[in-house]
Amino acid sequence: MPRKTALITGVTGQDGSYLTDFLIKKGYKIIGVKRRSSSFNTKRIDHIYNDIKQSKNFIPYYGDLTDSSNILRIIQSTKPDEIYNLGAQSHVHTSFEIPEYSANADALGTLRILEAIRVLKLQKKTKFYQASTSEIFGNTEIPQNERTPFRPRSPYAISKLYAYWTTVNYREAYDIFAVNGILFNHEGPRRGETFVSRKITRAVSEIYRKKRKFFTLGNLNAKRDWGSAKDYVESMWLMLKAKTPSDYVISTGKSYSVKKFVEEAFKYINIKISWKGKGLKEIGVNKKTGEVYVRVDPVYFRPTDVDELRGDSSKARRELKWRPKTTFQELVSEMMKSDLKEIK
Ligand code: NAP
Ligand code: G4F
Repeated sequence: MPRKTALITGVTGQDGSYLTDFLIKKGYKIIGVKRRSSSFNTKRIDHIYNDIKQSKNFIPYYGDLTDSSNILRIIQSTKPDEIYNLGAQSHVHTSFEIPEYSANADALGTLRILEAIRVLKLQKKTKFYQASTSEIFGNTEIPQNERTPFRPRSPYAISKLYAYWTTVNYREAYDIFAVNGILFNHEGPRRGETFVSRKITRAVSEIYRKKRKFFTLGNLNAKRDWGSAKDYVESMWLMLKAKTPSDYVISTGKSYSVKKFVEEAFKYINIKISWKGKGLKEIGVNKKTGEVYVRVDPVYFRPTDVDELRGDSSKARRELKWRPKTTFQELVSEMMKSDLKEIK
């Protein structure tokens, strides 16, 4: 059988890099779309470039989701079997600062790829995966599944909701095998340093290595359903292997607060945290020594935040036979182990 080719946008990101590792092991040839950057942005995929065997299976292209001519040309010259659209301005807080750019890359970027599939008449050949997100639910009923109403609460979530419906519409209107993976938060050692999970594991590691005394966070009470990115990229591939295209929630079914994440990270270095005070005065202290390790800084508050995300992924478990393999405790331990090694 000829080898399958998969085009991945956002290949330099957390998920893009884990998905590349996963698909290369499955025998795929990867067309990796990366942005031009003024400094190196390929840290997460350098192990592929540096491995002679693996690098043969990886073809890099410069590309940007905001440039339709570029997207069209890459798809025209590569005609991939599968496209995974993982590229995005993915930071929710930042999307309040750059709403128009977030919409251009996240909403219109998705439209540009689907239009390219349509105008190039690749409907019968190319399957399309859209990186949708639990953020599209906003503050709504708990847990959230594929039938839960959407109430997005950020420019990022609104852009992703446009992309969600565009994917559904191109599936229905043009018979493209196009799916939305509605993934809940997923993390790992390659997570970007400004997302709360990695910010915490890095800061706790720095406290352990005596490189800092405390760190600051925003909303301590937000709850998220945190899973492992390595487990979640498998679900993307499974969705494109399904008989018929459909949209799936991918989640663990358990949610924990930001405070609980902090406690779990400190537990890894045998420190118990207790919380004192309220609102902006709330602090996280070392139960034994009284040292203050966590403070609140309103700079990290969002104009509107999502209180709790907890997913019901029974459809994916039933139809795709997908399930999460990593517990919350194992995830935090894996990230702590990696950051302690990195921060010497
Ligand atoms: P990430 O680490 O922030 O990676 C985003 C990737 O998109 C990076 O490779 C980035 O390139 C690229 N990118 C940004 N703007 C672009 C543009 N205009 N054109 C082309 N590429 C662009 O995000 P992630 O955590 O891997 O998430 C992958 C996708 O899943 C995103 O679409 C995200 O919104 C979505 N998602 C993530 C989660 C999660 O919990 N991780 C949950 C649900 C959905 P640079 O490296 O050059 O910045
Ligand atoms: O880690 P976060 O920035 O992730 P958020 O906003 O949930 O978005 C991530 O998951 C989405 C899936 O639900 C993805 F679509 C999206 O691309 C991204 O990967 O923040 C999590 C929570 C928020 O409620 C935030 O207000 O943590 C709270 N938080 C508290 N202090 C903080 C901080 N978030 C960040 N980034 N930094 C803080 O200091």
